[in-house]
Amino acid sequence: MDLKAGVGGHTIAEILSEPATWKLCLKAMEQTAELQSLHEKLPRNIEWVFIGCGSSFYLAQAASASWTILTGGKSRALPASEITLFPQLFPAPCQPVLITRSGYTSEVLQAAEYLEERLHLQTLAITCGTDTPIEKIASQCIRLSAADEKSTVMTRSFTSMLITLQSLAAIRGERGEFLNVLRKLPDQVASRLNTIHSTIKSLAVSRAFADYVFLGQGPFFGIAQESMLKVKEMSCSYAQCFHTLEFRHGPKAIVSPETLITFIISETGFAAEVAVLEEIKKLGGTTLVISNVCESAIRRAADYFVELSLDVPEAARAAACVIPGQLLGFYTGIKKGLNPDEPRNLSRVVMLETR
Ligand code: F1P
Repeated sequence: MDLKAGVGGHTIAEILSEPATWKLCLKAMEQTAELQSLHEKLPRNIEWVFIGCGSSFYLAQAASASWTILTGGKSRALPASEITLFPQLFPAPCQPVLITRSGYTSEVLQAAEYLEERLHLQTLAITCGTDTPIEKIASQCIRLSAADEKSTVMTRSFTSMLITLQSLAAIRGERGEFLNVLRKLPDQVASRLNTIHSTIKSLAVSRAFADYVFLGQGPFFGIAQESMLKVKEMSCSYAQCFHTLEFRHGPKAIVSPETLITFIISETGFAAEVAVLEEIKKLGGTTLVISNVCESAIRRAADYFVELSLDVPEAARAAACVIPGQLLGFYTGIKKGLNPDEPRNLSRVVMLETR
């Protein structure tokens, strides 16, 4: 499937640039020692609340799980709208982290103003924009301009902001070895990218599916959520996401050969997650498995699989695990005659009239 001129060019280039972009972002953070300085400034022994909208909310979910795994501290993820609509549910005191690629999303700005001006909390923002409203409201701001995108859908901005927040967590948790691992990640993923790319492209070209399900647990649930959104946004397909073991509790009723069920397999929950995979295969679903190691039980139950073979701990694999979903959404959209660079009904930023 060759791409027509002007169709999807920005999006696929940005997806394939992810390892190089991660390297640029990690280097920029190291050169300025910005994360070390934030670690020293920001409060300890307090819950961290990661906040965003759309892809940035799913990023918040993955960042929150990484934060607790790496620091042992409490954390949670919230959509920005929950803060402004149900402020009484907001867990203050806490350290809010506002995640917004553009820096312009109205709900995030509203939440930032409420947290700073009404709760007098010192918020930390992370954005890929420059000279944006969020930078004027938040007390501290991490800027990853190298990860910004022309595309409407978020791809490298998602993974670059996640890796940067994982780096901050590794510093706060005194996990120097994890920081070293993140430095190795870009080259390792770059060496696997062609295989991942060709596997997913041939799957999307060869098969059309009626609907899509993405399953993940722990740090991979936010990744499964984002993979689901990529398929929805770029191919206008019906896609859902569940915690892997939750899929048994009712949603598996939809399993059929026309449903592609993607398992993002963790190490921690490996046996339990593979048991669900085997059960769904027996029910006749079509299965795609993304796993660091695809041993015999997986190969027997997977119609398609992506074996990452990364020499990094589980949480460090989260960013890499979203690339197959990004590519699946992209090539499924192209196959359906759509242009992922201009996804139907979507704008690059959701800015509301009343802010
Ligand atoms: C968040 C967001 C994206 C979505 C679309 C519109 O933007 O909702 O998640 O895919 O691009 O914007 P941001 O707050 O991260 O800029």
